[in-house]
Amino acid sequence: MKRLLMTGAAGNLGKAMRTRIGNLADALRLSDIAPTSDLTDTEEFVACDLADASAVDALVRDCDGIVHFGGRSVEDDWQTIRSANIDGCFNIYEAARKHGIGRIFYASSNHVTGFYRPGERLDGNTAPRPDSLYGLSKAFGEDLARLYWDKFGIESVCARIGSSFPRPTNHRMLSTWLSHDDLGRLIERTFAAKRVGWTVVYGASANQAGWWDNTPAAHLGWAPQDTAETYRAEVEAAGNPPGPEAPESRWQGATFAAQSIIER
Ligand code: NAI
Ligand code: 15L
Repeated sequence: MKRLLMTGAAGNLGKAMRTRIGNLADALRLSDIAPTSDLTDTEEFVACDLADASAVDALVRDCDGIVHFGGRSVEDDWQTIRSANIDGCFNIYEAARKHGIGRIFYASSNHVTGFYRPGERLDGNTAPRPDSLYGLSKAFGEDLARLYWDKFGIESVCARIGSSFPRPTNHRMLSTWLSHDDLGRLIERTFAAKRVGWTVVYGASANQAGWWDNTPAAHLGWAPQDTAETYRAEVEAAGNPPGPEAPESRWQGATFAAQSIIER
């Protein structure tokens, strides 16, 4: 690719991915509503509110692919979720259609299926059971991606990311952790695979205690290489596992499932 757009560039994953996916294109166009600094020679930064359709249209112009991380990344009130994640995602796909973008990596979330029980085996064909307005907005993004594949042939990999942090820090993450390196490899496969169509993949490392089966996404050729087991002793030393009534023991989405609607 000549130019790859990454939204959410000022966020945790955006920052972690810059060095890992920079080699996928001659140039990286980074964007966020918040500022980003320390640009390299092959990076440019364009400030943009994803809810602003004309700004997103200009942002996407002249790009060849999109890594869409931008948006509200946890539960919030409806206005915030709707603007950043529903309108924001629609604006990205509409701009992609108008500017002939062929393929998109969409950062979906495990909270699309957060009301399943821990230990239940899920795969990319599992029906959504969103655990929050946030999870619902991610389910919308997946369906939007499907519409743009069926109607316009725009390919998407929708990654239901588990918990992507430098290391697992609690018992739940022994199941849900996704290392930054494995995430980088998943984005690389998104753009290297011959054909992705519309693919839903769970974003987790090769965790022994994992819940998710990525057999339906085998065509991506993604093989996670890290595992949360490396950190098990550290996690167990830091605290006891949650009790049977704790949100972590009742639902995959844990506290997101237990939380009420946020009103402002
Ligand atoms: P983050 O909250 O650190 O980054 C999100 C970025 O989006 C922020 O820099 C924020 O300024 C930007 N943003 C928010 N509203 C915006 C708007 N209206 N216009 C433009 N930019 C806006 O989140 P993180 O952890 O980096 O996650 C990145 C993406 O991956 C998010 O979409 C999140 O939902 C998804 N994800 C992350 C997981 C994780 O474990 N980190 C797990 C599952 C999904
Ligand atoms: C997410 O979707 C969030 O963006 C992230 O901050 C974590 O809460 C993650 O899910 C998780 O479930 O651990």
